[in-house]
Amino acid sequence: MTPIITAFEASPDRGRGLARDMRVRWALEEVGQPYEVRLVSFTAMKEPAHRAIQPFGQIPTYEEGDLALFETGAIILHIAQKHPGLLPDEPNARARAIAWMFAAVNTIEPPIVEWSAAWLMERDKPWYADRLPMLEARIDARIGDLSRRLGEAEWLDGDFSAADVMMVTVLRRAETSGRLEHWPNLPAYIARGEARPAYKRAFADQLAVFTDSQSRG
Ligand code: GTB
Repeated sequence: MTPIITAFEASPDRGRGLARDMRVRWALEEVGQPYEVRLVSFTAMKEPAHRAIQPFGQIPTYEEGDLALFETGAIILHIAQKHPGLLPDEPNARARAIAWMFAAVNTIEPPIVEWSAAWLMERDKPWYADRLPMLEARIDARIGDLSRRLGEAEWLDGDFSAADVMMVTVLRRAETSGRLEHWPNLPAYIARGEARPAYKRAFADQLAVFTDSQSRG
């Protein structure tokens, strides 16, 4: 059964692979599972048909036969449990990889999203300049700890896993903040993820969607 995911019809990131369908595409490419993409507009996303599978009216979603899933953490965990290659077989190592998946979305992603949302929606407001140092300090606290823990390791915990799919895609969203440059092992970690053939295929596919949307006008 070919899974179907949803993605932005025309992503506001202009094909930079920052929208969260990117991480699902990457996971599917890593395990060699072909998939289809249903593109949705901002209007369609908020309509009952889409909310029936994504209660918050967001992308991405994942449908496979009778199963409909939302939340990228849950989607990628499902993919990793269904296919070999994204989680270790040894139970303790598997549990640790899953813990890192949660760390990516629950500990690292929130301050990055908060900074990003402020930049998008508040940067012309009078309070933005006062708020920015606090937002940056929150990112720094988390990614500083992450950087120290990663050290010179290639991946978060042993072999490449679903945890790295989550963490690399979460960190990419912080690249334009300039904060990652203070911890050079993190840009290097992102670059290792981006160098994977599966990442490159996923990136090219989401970019093609954006390019097509622009050529249609
Ligand atoms: N917790 C959910 C998950 O992990 O699946 C979050 C899903 C989510 O935030 N989806 C966003 C969405 O549908 C798209 S990815 N937003 C529309 C809405 O909420 O109405 C977030 C995103 C959007 C745009 C950029 N960008 O332009 O750089 C980056 C990331």
